[in-house]
Amino acid sequence: MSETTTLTITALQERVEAIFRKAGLNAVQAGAVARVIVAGERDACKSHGIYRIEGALRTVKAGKVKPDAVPELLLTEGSAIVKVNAQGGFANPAFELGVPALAERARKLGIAALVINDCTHFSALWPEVEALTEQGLAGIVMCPSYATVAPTGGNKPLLGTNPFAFGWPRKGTSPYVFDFATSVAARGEIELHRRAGKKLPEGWAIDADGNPTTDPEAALAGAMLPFGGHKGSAIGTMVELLAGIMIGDLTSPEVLDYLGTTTLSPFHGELIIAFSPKAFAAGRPGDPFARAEALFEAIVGQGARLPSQRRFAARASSQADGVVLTAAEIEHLDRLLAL
Ligand code: NDP
Ligand code: PYC
Repeated sequence: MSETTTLTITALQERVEAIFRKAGLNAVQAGAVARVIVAGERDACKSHGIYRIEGALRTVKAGKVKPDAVPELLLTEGSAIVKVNAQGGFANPAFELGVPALAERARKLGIAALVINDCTHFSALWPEVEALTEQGLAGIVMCPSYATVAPTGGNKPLLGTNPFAFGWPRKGTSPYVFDFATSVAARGEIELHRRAGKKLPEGWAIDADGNPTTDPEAALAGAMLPFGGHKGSAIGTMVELLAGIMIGDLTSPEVLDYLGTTTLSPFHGELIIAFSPKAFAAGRPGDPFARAEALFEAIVGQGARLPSQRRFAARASSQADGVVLTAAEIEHLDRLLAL
């Protein structure tokens, strides 16, 4: 059995934050970026945990993200649209800056949106959805990526892996949250299969000639496939329209043109929509939160599990016993700190 080390969540946060500070990130960037990466490890979401540090550092080194950016909040009186310009920095501090105004307006108006522009975004979306459910709000979050997914019926990378996440608040228990790539799997999963020397499951990707492949190298050189055939292809396209074109930011093919590679973290915008279920249900019979509970009970009653339950179980275990890292992962963190 390989050797492991257990770190508290705080100790891991300090270690990851120190790596980013050493790489030149200011406190606001390093803190927020480290928080989402550590949350990924804490919740056993390896494709967006410490594995992402190297890519973020490469992006800093390539000059494609500003390590000292200070995001700017742009508010228009009475508007349901809150904007934050990330000023070329990472999306995470921009999100942290915008969320109080977003929540305040969603509560007041029933619905509000946060638009983040000019950001580098490499992270999972559930931390952002959970920042809304913690405030008693439901939320939808989406963003493009870079062109790596062929539309259904096509054979070349065009759409991004375009993640799409939703959260619904629940009293006294973890929220209902789902968060997934609109490709069959996140690109990070393909990369992790490549590193582990494992074949991909069938149906994830095609090679550069458009033929189905289970070889991660061939998949990375070819195209990934949308989940659910034409349905995922259409949802991925919707993400390009709403969280790219509608917010005046880059689409996935434009991101790839701008970066010229998929080895750096993508630069684009992000759309976050918050809803007040109380405001939407006002004047209608029944409490929306109680009715949602009945629906969740019926799902679980059939033996199905709610999305994020695996993640919440991993979180509980990390909070109680710490985050377990392999010797190779600790060595990797030490190496990054020594850079
Ligand atoms: P997964 O397929 O691993 O999981 C998708 C969701 O489905 C999760 O909420 C998961 O919950 C849930 N789920 C899985 N199995 C079941 C089940 N049997 N019953 C009920 N729910 C289930 O996600 P992806 O690989 O598609 O994406 C992983 C991450 O990558 C996401 O966090 C996404 O935001 C991120 N990503 C980010 C991108 C970016 O550009 N920033 C691009 C693409 C992806 P649970 O976690 O509990 O298993
Ligand atoms: O895993 O597909 C992915 C991804 C792309 C950008 C960030 N994550």
